Amino acid sequence: MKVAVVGMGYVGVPLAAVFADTPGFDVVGVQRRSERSGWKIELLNKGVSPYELEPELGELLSRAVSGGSLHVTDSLDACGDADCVVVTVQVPIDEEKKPMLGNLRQVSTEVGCRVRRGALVSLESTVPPGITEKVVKPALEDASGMKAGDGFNLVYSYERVTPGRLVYNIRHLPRVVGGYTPVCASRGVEFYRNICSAAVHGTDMATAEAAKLVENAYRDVNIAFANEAALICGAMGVDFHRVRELVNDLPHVEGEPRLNPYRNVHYPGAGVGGHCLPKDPWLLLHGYQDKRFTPTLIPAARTVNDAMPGQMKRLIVDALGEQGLSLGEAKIILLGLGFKGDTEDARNSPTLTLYELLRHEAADVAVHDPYIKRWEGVPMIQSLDEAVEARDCLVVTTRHGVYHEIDLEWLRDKMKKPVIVDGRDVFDPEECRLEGFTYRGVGHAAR
Ligand code: SAJ
Repeated sequence: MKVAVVGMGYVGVPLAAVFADTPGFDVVGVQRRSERSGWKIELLNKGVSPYELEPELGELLSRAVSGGSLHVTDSLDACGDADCVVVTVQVPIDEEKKPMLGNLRQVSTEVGCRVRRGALVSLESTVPPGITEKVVKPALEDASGMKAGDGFNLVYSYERVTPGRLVYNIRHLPRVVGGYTPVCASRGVEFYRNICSAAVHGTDMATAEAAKLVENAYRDVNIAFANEAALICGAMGVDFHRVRELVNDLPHVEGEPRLNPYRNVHYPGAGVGGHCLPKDPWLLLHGYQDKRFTPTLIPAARTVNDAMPGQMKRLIVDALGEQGLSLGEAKIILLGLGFKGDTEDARNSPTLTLYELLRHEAADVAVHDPYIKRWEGVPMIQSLDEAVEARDCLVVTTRHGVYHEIDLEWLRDKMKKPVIVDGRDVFDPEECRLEGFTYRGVGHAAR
């Protein structure tokens, strides 16, 4: 089968690599020569992964490119003789949290101009419920002169990738395939069964679109719950991380929920970043048109999570105060730019929000990250040694593994003032205090 994957991003690259590594498949990746991403075309055609930290991806790409089963082009003409076209372009939200559909509509039209009769078109981009039917289908039909479910098959099948597990998740997590018609769905299920070893569920497009968004909104609400419960416990002088352990210790038997109600309180932290959670709840709400009911919990969870960098600033001011320092006198280092531990992805990272909250008031703020060398408008320090040298306050904003190895005695000697503010539960409060540090942590009691 010939597969065209449109959009060489976090979703398209691993998908193209996995299909190209599957016997019987020839894959063409399509990537426009944009300022931000055009460089990936040459890199991928050398069989090199744009995401260095991703396990397996580099070897998959080099094997596929040298084996001739994958190449990348900037021309959508490659869709012309494809048996399946997978669209993985991103759909961002604007300042008003509205989805920006222009690029998706444009790409759908371009694919429609080229798609051949009998082909399968699969949309993987995360979109509000109803968009595949209302935007993608008409664009494909108008441009191709064919009807979905007749001249070509149309499905919506969302990805479940996460940085650090791009390839693994494609191969081993269940896949949902929403078809415009039942026949479309079965064609899509058959297609994805080639690469997915877990269950592949067929359904309709709106159900699949909603499932993706509900899955991420669910996680965002659960994180917001952990954050708010941590703030409440902190205000009561109770250690939330201990409370969380006790609650989550409730045993549960898989498949027997009535035996014990399952508990899975999430982690409180410095905030919620990445490309999924800050966006997807808004896409879910955008798809909701009925005005008889106004959602409150899902928007409120976004407000709670977006306020966490502000909570971190409050902890920083409080901790510096204990050392007799004002914010304006303090030289601060933020540990971790990535939006989550051990990834080089800094999209919507809470560290950037906290940096903006501090940069005009603190004497100096810099950011350390083991994976990110530079970032527009942010002073990055590569070496941990240099990063903590003579600092008045160390702030953990990302749970990179390397931070767990920091020796507190070494740190005490390097820093000018012994102040730690821990946004990702990396340090042990008691050990820090025994070493003479002023410690504050999200979810940890102040004293
Ligand atoms: N975070 C917390 N507390 C938690 C979990 C996460 O503060 O308990 C923060 C992280 O630090 C990060 C943000 O939330 O800033 C997002 O973290 P994430 O682990 O949810 O990572 P994502 O954004 O890659 O989420 C993806 C989602 N999967 C897809 O969209 C396919 C999400 O639904 C998955 O649950 C998550 O990966 C995963 O479990 O790996």
